[in-house]
Amino acid sequence: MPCCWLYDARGSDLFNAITRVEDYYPTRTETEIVSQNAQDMANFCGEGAVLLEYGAGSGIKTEILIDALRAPRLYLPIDIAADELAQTTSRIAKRFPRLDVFPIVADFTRDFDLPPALPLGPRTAFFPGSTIGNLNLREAIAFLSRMHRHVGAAIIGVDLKKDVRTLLSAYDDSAGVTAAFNLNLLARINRELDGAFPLDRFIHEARWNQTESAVEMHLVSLDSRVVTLAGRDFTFFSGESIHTESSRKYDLVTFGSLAETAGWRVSQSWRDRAGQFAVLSLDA
Ligand code: AVI
Repeated sequence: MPCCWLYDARGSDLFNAITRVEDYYPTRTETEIVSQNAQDMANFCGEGAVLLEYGAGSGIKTEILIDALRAPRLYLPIDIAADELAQTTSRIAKRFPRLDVFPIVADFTRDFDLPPALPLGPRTAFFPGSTIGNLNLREAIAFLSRMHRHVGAAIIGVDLKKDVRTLLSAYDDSAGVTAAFNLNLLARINRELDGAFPLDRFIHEARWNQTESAVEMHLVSLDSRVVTLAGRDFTFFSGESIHTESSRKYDLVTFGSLAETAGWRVSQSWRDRAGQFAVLSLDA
């Protein structure tokens, strides 16, 4: 299933809760990297920057970056979730009253147009959260190429390969928040597609796929059964699963060549001490 379906209103709330659980290291690690290197990142963006953020979400890390920028001209948050985008926009506009904020409701994984008359000034994209990891190779190249058409520089968060145990507990946390996030997809299908999934007969599972270098989330059927939804029957064998998300983990060399394929050059990398996560600057 395309993982975008995980994010209905409850799914977005549960994802925000995931970012605060102890086992899920990416958000706090990336926030720490951005906090500690905000000045370097601001220098990279230059004075009078126009900042585009793809998949703005709650925009916490963005506030740290904007706070460090010198006389930024414009912030364009781009997100498909209109409600969350409106909240983020008004919070940022209130905190930075001299900054122009222009939200764009769009799916950044597809082609969309920027407003025709953007102010002059260096244009930088901000793409934190390691969301690039949720795209497959073809989608990642298409996204990076689109970003290359929009801006001349970018700052991007990339989750790095690490021991499998750390990865699996990040995607199957002991508080059960990720399990609730994944299972919410079946509740959504039941509600929106008139489905009949028995929610207690499917379990969340996180798997490491070595070939894809990805953590996968699955919903595993505990029995053999036929589930009807939208007037169609779907047969599950016991143990058969629905693959709901892949979260690819990179090393710097592999990511560097992916970026190059889309016309970018990695110029700087900022990492945490344990080397769990990297924030990279890209030049066109
Ligand atoms: C949004 N994305 C970067 C998260 C990730 O880590 O792949 C989504 C997520 N899925 C389960 N936990 C978090």
